[in-house]
Amino acid sequence: MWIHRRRPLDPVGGKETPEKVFLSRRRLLQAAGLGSGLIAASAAAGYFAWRRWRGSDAAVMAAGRVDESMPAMLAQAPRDKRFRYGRPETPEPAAARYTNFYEFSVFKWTWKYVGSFRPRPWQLTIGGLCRQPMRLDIDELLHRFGRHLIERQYRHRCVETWAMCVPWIGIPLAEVVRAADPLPQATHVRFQTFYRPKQAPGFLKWPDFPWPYTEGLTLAEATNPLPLLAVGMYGHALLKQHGAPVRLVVPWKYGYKSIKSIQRIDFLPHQPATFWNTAAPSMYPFESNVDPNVPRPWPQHTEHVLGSGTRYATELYNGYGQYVSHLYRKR
Ligand SMILES: Nc1nc2c(c(=O)[nH]1)N[C@H]1C(S)=C(S)[C@@H](COP(=O)(O)O)O[C@H]1N2
Ligand SMILES: [Mo]
Repeated sequence: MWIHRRRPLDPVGGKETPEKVFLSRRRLLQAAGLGSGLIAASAAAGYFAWRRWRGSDAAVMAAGRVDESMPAMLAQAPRDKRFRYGRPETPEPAAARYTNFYEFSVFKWTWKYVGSFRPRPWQLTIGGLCRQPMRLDIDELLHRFGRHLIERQYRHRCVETWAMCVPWIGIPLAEVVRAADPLPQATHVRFQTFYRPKQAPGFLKWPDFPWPYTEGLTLAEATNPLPLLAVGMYGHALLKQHGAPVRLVVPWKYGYKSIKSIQRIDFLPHQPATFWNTAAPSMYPFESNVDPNVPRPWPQHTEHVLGSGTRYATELYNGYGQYVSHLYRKR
């Protein structure tokens, strides 16, 4: 092949220096030609390998799709017009390709590892200090709270400084809390993800994390109108990599508070331990409101959005101060 064309040099036979110089220069040029050919060839091979590894948009979406029992119900959820991103919506494949879900992988391409995950059938248990504990299949949850289903266009902000704009479909958490009827001693709500080592490789690959993933809110935060128990996004059920079949969305806090694939919700008389607060307490305080002025420990004053990479200034409470700042006035 052309890149391998390398003729042996002619015997030089004790000639004077100029010809040697000439020949070695020629060899150098030949070697350079061969080298750049190799570089071009391996760059092309690398590019195609990267394309394969990265996956097409269709592959990324298909990997996470879940059979839905009530697609029309989700698709018809009315949009809450109070909430606007103030920036372009994130293309769905860009969001689906770059996800945090440590149960599957500590890297972002979790869509490659969700194949064995079975988010249906799924039981959600609500208990602890409440008068109306519940154990609901995900379809029962939709039946019972379906009239509250709403689409909210929320900004999401990860502490790693990436952000996205996603149209979630969900039930306001406050409605579920109201139905559970917490007792007066309840001050906090704890959320817990599944523990299924056969369905998600992360548990055994990274056994030092405090599995299962847990998160928490104060009762005042949980009854604020903003948090959603999301069951869908972009007009259909949640993809596996986004936390099918039901996850929390808390738009004014760093992304790790928005716990995925919830199995249990409990009302407690104290602040619960959480996954990240247990793993690295100084970096991940329980409250974790988005704040441009508090390094975590890296700077938080700007963020970049998935897809385009455009940079924006970080806003206090991720821009939701009008709904939540009263929760944090000096106590
Ligand atoms: N169970 C569980 N929930 C989780 C995580 C996780 O690793 N496991 N990662 C969190 C983090 S750090 C972020 S930023 C968001 C990311 O949501 P997305 O991947 O759907 O964009 O999910 C949060 N919820
Ligand atoms: Mo995150």
